[in-house]
Amino acid sequence: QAAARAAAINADTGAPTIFDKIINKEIPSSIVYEDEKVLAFRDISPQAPVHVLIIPKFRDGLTELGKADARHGEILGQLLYAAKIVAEKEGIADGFRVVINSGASACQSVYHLHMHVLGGRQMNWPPG
Ligand code: DGP
Repeated sequence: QAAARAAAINADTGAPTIFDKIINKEIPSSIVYEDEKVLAFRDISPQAPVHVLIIPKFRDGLTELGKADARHGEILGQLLYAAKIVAEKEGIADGFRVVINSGASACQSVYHLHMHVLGGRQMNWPPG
């Protein structure tokens, strides 16, 4: 927990992230869904049988949800709708969870806004 929080605190520089390399196909990822605006790929460290990350292809200052501006409303809606498409494609549309970690206190570690889509097992509440 302490290590995750330390990594999160050190990550918020606004610099390009590993997700830029994934978008540009410079490093491989298992892509689940892609359109003009968003990319969905499997998390490298899955926390459930289905664990997909959905990101905007153009970060446009959206390092984290807490930095969102009114102009980001459309892409935020597109990300959420993409979660539903991914859930259907992955066969978990009957029950899934969407998570956004925003900021160090939430243990965000990659500062390119991303939405986690988790499912394929019973999800518990409250999350940690
Ligand atoms: P968060 O803690 O919300 O910032 O989640 C970041 C997620 O990104 C974490 O679950 C692991 C995932 N991740 C980090 N690096 C890579 C990578 O190179 N490839 C993939 N597929 N996922 C990654």
